[in-house]
Amino acid sequence: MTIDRRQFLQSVTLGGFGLLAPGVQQLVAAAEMDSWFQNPLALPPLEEGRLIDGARRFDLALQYGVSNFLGDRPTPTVGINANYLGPVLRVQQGDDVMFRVTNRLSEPSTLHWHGLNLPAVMDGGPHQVIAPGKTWSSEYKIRQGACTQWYHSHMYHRTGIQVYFGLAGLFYIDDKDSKNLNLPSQYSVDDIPLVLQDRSFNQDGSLRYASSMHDRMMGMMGQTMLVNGTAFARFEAQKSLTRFRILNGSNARIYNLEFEDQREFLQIATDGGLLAQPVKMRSSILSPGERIEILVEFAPGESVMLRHKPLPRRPGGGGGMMGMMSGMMAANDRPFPIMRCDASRVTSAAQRFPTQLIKPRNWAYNEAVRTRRFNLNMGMGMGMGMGMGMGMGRGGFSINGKSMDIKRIDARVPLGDIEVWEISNTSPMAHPFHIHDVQFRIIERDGRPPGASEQGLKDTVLVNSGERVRLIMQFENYADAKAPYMFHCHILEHEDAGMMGQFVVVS
Ligand SMILES: [Cu+2]
Repeated sequence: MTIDRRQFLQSVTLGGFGLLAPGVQQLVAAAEMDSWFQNPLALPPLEEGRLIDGARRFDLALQYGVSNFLGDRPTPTVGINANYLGPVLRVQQGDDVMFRVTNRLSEPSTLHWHGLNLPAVMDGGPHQVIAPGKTWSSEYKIRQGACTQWYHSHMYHRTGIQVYFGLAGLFYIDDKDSKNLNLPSQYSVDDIPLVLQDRSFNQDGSLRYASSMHDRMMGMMGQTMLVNGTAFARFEAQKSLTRFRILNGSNARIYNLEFEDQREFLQIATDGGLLAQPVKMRSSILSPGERIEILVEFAPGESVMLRHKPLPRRPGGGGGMMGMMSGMMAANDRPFPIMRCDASRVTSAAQRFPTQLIKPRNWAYNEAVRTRRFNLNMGMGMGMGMGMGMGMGRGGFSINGKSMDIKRIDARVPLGDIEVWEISNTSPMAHPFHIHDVQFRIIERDGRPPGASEQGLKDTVLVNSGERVRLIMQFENYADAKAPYMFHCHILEHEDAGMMGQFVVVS
């Protein structure tokens, strides 16, 4: 029995062949599969807008397209000014920006600016619906310093499927301080975006989305890795010292990124911007919605795979349903390759490494005026079986026992207040918790300070099963008693199923 590349593409799994028939597993050596990573990594176009009356203006269209992920079968997709995904939008701190977003789809959608401090009515959340054929204007000032943000659909109950089909893109903010750091910053040369997404395909090449109870409960996980929309991607390094801005743009999959030789790399940024100093890492966990920026050194001529390695098993979780589920998830988590990095064009070794970056904003614990508590749960204990007991349609996923209600405001925050938000996870799986409008700092995870790689500004934090994470943040610049911001799980199927709430900032 042999398996060729075409057959493999039809049945390829991210489980390192774990989900293929047992007889097939041994026939495809990992090294052989590595050799299939030959598709040049796509780089989205860089879009800096046009200066009109002092504002930086972008015209964006949500549109249908056809993509060629698999080589021999077209895939219907959606994108922003493109067939799939959208351009990298690049703005400067202090800019007045204006986005004119036209919906050319046949269903309503939204475009949310993830990670931005902005007026709630400009946020592009579930309240700023763009009807088919209509154009929505979003205007605001860029107040934050240099960071890597992103934008994506936030359509109520439809975020998962719309992002899955391609409604997402990156959003860079530059500032003066970061320009003086001499970091690699030439887009597509030594400053490279990596949007990580896992997708499933039907035989005809179309995307397969959330067709099972498992997909809806655990979140939609695909069997083929896309990087910037490229399957089996190969990145050709041009400079020895390369900066990757990595977005976990997946609906549900959590990555534990490493290079196959476990080389050291430098993490320089979290979701909300640069760290105080680069942090030496050999692997990094990135959950849906999170971003990191890293510097990697490639020696002339070498080739190395960026891959996922199984997530560390966490102590706790206990027995019963919790233990059973976390055990099942761990058993399903296998290593798999993500992208080959080739340095055949690199001729000289890296010269410079930054030692100091930018001190990220922080708040003292005693500055906080109140603590709010949020408990993430999945409606456990309502039955015995996996299908029976969890998910439960839209009712099972909740925060503080309440499923999202677009008419209900869950929290009112006075403008300017510094608050501690304590997020507890009493469900059997990890959830990435995201808050709109703010960048926060993590104070502690289960009473322990976060690791060096998490000691920066963030807007999304992975809260593991059984864990309690405390965050501190300040709600600045914009108050509107009528227009809410969202907080939610960034596993998009969980968000769509109700693991989301709303807060307003009031003056
Ligand atoms: Cu979740």
